[in-house]
Amino acid sequence: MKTQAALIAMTAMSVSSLAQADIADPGIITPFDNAQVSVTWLGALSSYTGDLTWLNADTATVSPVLFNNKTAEVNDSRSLGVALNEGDRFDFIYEIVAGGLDVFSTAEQRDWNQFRVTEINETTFQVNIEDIRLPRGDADYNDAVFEVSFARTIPAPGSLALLGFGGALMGRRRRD
Ligand SMILES: [Ca+2]
Ligand SMILES: [Ca+2]
Repeated sequence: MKTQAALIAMTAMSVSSLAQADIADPGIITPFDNAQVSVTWLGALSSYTGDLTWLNADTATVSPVLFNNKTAEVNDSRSLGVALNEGDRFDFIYEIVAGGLDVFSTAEQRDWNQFRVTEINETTFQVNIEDIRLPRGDADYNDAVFEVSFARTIPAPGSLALLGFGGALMGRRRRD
C-alpha cells in the first residue's frame, strides 16, 4: 500500500511538472477501428469522494458509475462493451459527491486543467485527476487515477468453435 501511494505520488509529480502553461485537451482519441475499451482503476489519494462515468458520444448519455474512488479496488477493471472507431473521442466525467461538490468533464474546456492524460503506449493511456477546481486545488493529480486501454476486437468465440467442430468431423470421416 505504501509503495502504491508512493508510485501514484511520483506519477502525479512527473505529470504535473509537464506543461503547466498551456492546458492540453485531455480527450482520448481511439487509435484504431473496432476498438474495445476497458478502464482499470489505479488508485486515489483524496479526502473527497468522487464517481467516475464516461460520456457515450453516440447516444449522448452518461454511463452508470464505473468507479467510486473510495470503494474501487486497485486493478479493478471494467470493460465498456462498446466498439469505437479510429478517431472517436473518449470523454470522462468525474463528479465529487462528498466534499467540495463539483463536476469535471474532459468534454468541457473549462475543466481540462483538472485532468492529466499520459500516453503509456499506442493503446494505453493513464488519466490523473485533481478533484478541487484549480487554482484552489493542490494539483497533486492523484485524487483519482485510472488507465484506459483499447483492444482490437477478436472474432466471436462462436465462429471459432464452429471451425473446430468442422475440423473434428473431417478428422472422424478420414478415420472411418
Ligand atoms: Ca490528493
Ligand atoms: Ca488534489
